[in-house]
Amino acid sequence: MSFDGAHILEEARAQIGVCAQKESLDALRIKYLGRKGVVQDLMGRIPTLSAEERRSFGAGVNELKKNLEALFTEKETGLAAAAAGAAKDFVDITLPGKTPLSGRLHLLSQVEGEICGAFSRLGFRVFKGPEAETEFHNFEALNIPLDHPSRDAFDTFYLRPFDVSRSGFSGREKKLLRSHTSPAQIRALKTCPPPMAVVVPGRVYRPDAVDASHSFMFHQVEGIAVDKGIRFSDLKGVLIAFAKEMFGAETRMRFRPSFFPFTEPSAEVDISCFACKGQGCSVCKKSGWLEILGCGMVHPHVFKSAGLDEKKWRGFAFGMGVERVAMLKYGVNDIRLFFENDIRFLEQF
Ligand code: 2U9
Repeated sequence: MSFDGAHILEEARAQIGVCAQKESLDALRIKYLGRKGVVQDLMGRIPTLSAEERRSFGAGVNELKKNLEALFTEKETGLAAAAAGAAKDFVDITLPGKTPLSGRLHLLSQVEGEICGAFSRLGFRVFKGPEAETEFHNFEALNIPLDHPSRDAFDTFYLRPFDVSRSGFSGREKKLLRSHTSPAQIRALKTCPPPMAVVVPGRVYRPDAVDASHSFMFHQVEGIAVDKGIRFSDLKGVLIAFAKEMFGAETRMRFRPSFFPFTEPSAEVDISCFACKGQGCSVCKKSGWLEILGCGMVHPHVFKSAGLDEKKWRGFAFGMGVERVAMLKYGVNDIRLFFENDIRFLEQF
């Protein structure tokens, strides 16, 4: 008796070859190597054979069994590796995607926009001037005399002549980093014929030691309105409308007499504390009031410097620090936080 081991092996190889899953491979293993399988069936025939047939028949069945086992082991390893690879590359398309980080305006840009927006709704245009300025625009035209303390080099960053020659200005004048945005308003007065009303936002520079409330660079928004017969009451009306929009409709305002070289009369302006409605709390240091800006009627000398007839025109002007407004409105207690670029601070606003 004999059997075609090579044929059985080839048939098994073909069937194993098309197996894509462990389950179908196991079924084939049972078919060939199981207790009632092909190999066992052949083994079962051995006792019926003559003594001399047994040896070659038995050797053939053993050979077949060994080859079949090798085929199954090889295929099993292959399937396991494929399954591991598939698990690694598996993409669950039902998972929610990663939300991309979206940018936003810096808090100071937002507050600058809020301030300018409030004034533009009151009829002011936004005007911008250079940060590298002439002594004339930063001081002289603003009625700040030569011996005024703020002209001291310690209060102003002066630019070296080298920088001046590249700055685009014509003159022989000393150049500096503007210490307020007021020089841009001189430029506005010279370029926009009255009646006019502008707000000027931008960076200003002062060589102050940096601490929780001082920075060598900060932002201001200043404004000026010029017409025939403008009065202090116009200034009050504009500033009260601004304060209500910025800090809430119930905001009250008070004006304290003050002095600025470029305005006469001048005042410092407080708003009622929005945190305690004027009752007194830690925000307003128990006073019920928060100092928010300075203002006044444009000094006749300033009109003259800008080439306007000081007898014909009247105007009011005001100025505020953007950092101060932002710190009050958004509860920021250290000015340095604005400039450290720490995303944990910036993304709160
Ligand atoms: C021109 C005429 C008048 C602008 C003014 C103030 C008062 C003022 C400060 C508040 C805090 C600046 O940021 S701060 O340090 N500003 O108090 N500014 S009147 O007056 C002008 C400006 C330009 C031609």
